Amino acid sequence: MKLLILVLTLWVPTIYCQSDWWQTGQFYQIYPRSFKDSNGDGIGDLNGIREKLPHLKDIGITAAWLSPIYKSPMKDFGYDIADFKAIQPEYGTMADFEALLKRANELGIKLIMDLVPNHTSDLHEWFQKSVNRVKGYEDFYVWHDGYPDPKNSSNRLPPSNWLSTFRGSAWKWNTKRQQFYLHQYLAEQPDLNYRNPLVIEAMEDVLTFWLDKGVAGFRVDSVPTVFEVQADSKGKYPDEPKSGFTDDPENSAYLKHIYTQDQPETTELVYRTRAFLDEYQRKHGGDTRIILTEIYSPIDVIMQYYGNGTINGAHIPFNFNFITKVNKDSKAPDYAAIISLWMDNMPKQYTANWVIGNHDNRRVGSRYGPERIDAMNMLVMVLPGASVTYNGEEIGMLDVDISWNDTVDPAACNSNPQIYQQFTRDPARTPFQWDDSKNAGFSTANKTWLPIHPNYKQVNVKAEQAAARSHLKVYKDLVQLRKTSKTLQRGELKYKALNDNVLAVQRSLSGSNTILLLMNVSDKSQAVNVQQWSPTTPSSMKVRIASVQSKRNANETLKVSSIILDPYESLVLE
Ligand SMILES: *[C@@H]1O[C@H](CO)[C@@H](O)[C@H](O)[C@H]1NC(C)=O
Ligand SMILES: *[C@@H]1O[C@H](CO)[C@@H](O)[C@H](O)[C@H]1NC(C)=O
Ligand SMILES: *[C@@H]1O[C@H](CO)[C@@H](O)[C@H](O)[C@H]1NC(C)=O
Ligand SMILES: *[C@@H]1O[C@H](CO)[C@@H](O)[C@H](O)[C@H]1NC(C)=O
Ligand SMILES: *[C@@H]1O[C@H](CO)[C@@H](O)[C@H](O)[C@H]1NC(C)=O
Ligand SMILES: CC(=O)N[C@H]1CO[C@H](CO)[C@@H](O)[C@@H]1O
Ligand SMILES: CC(=O)N[C@H]1CO[C@H](CO)[C@@H](O)[C@@H]1O
Ligand SMILES: [Ca+2]
Ligand SMILES: [Ca+2]
Repeated sequence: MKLLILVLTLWVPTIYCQSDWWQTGQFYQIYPRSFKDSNGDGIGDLNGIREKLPHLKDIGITAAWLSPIYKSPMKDFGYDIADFKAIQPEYGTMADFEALLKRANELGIKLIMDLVPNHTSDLHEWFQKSVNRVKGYEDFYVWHDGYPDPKNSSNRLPPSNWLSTFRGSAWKWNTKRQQFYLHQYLAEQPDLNYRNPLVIEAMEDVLTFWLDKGVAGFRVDSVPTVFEVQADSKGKYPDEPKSGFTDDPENSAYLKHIYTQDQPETTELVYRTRAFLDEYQRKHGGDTRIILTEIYSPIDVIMQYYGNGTINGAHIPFNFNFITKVNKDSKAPDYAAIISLWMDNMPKQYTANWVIGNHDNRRVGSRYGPERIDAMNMLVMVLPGASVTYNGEEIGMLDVDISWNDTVDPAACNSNPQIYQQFTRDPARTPFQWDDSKNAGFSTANKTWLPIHPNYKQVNVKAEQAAARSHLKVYKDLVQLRKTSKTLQRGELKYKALNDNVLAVQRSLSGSNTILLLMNVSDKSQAVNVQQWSPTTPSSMKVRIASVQSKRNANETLKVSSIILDPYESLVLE
């Protein structure tokens, strides 16, 4: 609360200089399994993505990152990798990937691979070699004898109390090797041992493989869990303390992850990876290859991943704060607090970024409410830096209510029919809605891997292209404005919660038009006086983009000293 009150009185001007392609880039996450099925098996694939690249071009995407497409037993839908250098057969072949990359590049769209360094599949040849103690692979994973069980001489107890994200102990006994191995996720996802230099070399070899094919960089999954604390001189791993958040001892939130997350070695590894990519560019030329990191950690920890001014790390350490700290009930000061949380902590030489959705969280329209879809897209595109869209958010797709029988996400399947709803990520992963034909144009199959949202006849790309007003049109106008407005690219930022319900975000640049976002996050209307808080704002401005519920027309002129916003109305003025 203290933070919120402070923000109400906040007024921070900052200057941004635009330089490299990614800094004001429009990033787009493709969930390949749900984007487009080209061969009628009910599962999205690479040829499907290639077929739909014109959509990305149409909405103005700079770079798309693909959730994992590597060969995988699909226990966690690709986040369990069996071969970092092969394509999952149901998604296509390496030739299909090369064709996709070629076509994307022809259209001026860069592709980014999802790298999952925290673990491999248990079917990966590295794990099989490690189980069998093949020379060079003995220490590729985190192995431990565990301890004798005083109550049962034929049983062994795990090395520590650490818990898997997907419930239960993070240690699993391997009968072949007669040792426990660590798995911070599923038992089929053994953690790699990054204290072994051979592992780091093996991963750098993987980076080179994909860079040589021509990808523009990597989104690095689950960064905080890469390193665990080192065992002490007696080989003992410390237990983690209880968090007090839950009484359920199987739930990963039962413990405070002080030994299994955010170890200092992890930031060092990100710096090393950055140096590796920079070096690749020096040797091979071309545009900057970038790293985007997935880190849900406290702000001071996330900021370390950017670098410290001397050494650089991730170009884009994902900013998930709008996801984790703002919801349907949030007030305008809560939004302002999220902006300052990032802008006040980020070292000035780095580039901000804003993420409002992904495959691990509920849909934007379901989390913030369907009325705020345009407002949220406006917010992340008017703020400085890179903005990230999860596929489907440009048309305002909503969560699908999925029965226990249809549930496939391991995070939910590892629980039970009573509580799975709180763990499942399936509702935000359903097939993309292209048109009003069978399966929303996603697939010709009789059954798709996850059900299609029943609203697909109204909510789809084709219908929204044709409509006079739609989320898609708002989205396209926003991207267009970002591409053409110098102010949005490098203007100064000012923002303020004008009252509990209205957030104002202003970007201004001398010699270029001022851009002002007004966002009524509530369900009632009332007049605001913009000039009262910002005397330098032009006294009259034109409507550039209006949310779908707005009655205003483009180019309508408004006096900013007296604007009445309708419920949930959001406007971008110029
Ligand atoms: C002792 O441990 C073994 C191996 O884990 C197990 O199969 C067995 O059921 C246990 N015996 C008892 C009495 O719990
Ligand atoms: C940044 O980090 C590097 C490596 O950890 C260290 O050598 C350097 O002194 C740090 N620089 C600053 C300004 O803190
Ligand atoms: C779920 O699946 C079980 C077993 O296949 C079946 O008996 C049950 O009727 C199904 N429930 C629903 C709601 O479809
Ligand atoms: C889909 O269902 C229809 C009607 O039941 C059937 O005729 C057709 O063969 C099915 N197609 C496939 C690919 O299974
Ligand atoms: C708004 O004005 C711009 C530039 O003056 C013009 O290109 C555009 O067509 C106008 N839009 C509408 C809907 O009138
Ligand atoms: C934060 C997180 O859980 N990241 C990924 C790490 O790996 C698991 C298991 O494969 C994925 O489900 C997560 O998305
Ligand atoms: C600008 C504007 O009209 N904001 C209003 C949004 O709705 C709330 C009521 O919930 C009003 O108090 C705001 O003034
Ligand atoms: Ca397919
Ligand atoms: Ca790890």
